[in-house]
Amino acid sequence: MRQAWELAIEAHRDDVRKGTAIPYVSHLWSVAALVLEHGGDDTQVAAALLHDSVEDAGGTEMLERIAALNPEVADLVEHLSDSVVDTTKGEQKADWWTRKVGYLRSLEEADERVLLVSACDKLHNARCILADHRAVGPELWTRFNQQHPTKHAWYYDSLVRSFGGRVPPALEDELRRTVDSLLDRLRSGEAPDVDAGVARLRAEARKSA
Ligand SMILES: [Mn+2]
Repeated sequence: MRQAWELAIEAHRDDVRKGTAIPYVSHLWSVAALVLEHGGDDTQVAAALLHDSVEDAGGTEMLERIAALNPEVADLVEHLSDSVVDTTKGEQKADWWTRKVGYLRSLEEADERVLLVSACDKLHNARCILADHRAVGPELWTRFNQQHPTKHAWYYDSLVRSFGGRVPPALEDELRRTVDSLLDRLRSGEAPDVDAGVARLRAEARKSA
């Protein structure tokens, strides 16, 4: 776990959370803590610490370095990455929609060990989005490459549906409540038609299967 942490620090040393001055590693610690809290083992905690390192800091080369430390951790991290291109070398990720639809599809086949780490990742992200939305309102969406709140709502709603019955109930419940609170804020705020929008995007995602 110590080696996983050292590699994670190396991968994210200069990164911050989108639109903030918060060091990116805070997210990794939070996800790792949630994984422990919900019954994960050392391998899953190591994967939590490294879950964004392939996607954001080195692609397949990083994946190989993780595999050299521990193949099982690398296997989990690969399943947790929605892209393995090396963005540090200027390679382009696929567009947002394609990556998210692909990630949701990959969850359908993923085993419970992957789902636990993924659900903790999404819970921490959803909590941050909700807290930031309380703090700055709709302005929040300008921090993301994807600036349509309904698309974020669709993604998180789809994640909750996908995790349904496959992660510990307390974790699923907490994620559902967090996403529901965000949907409530959108309904009474900048996206009164968010439910219709989410339903429409869900149908669209099924078609791009
Ligand atoms: Mn993450």
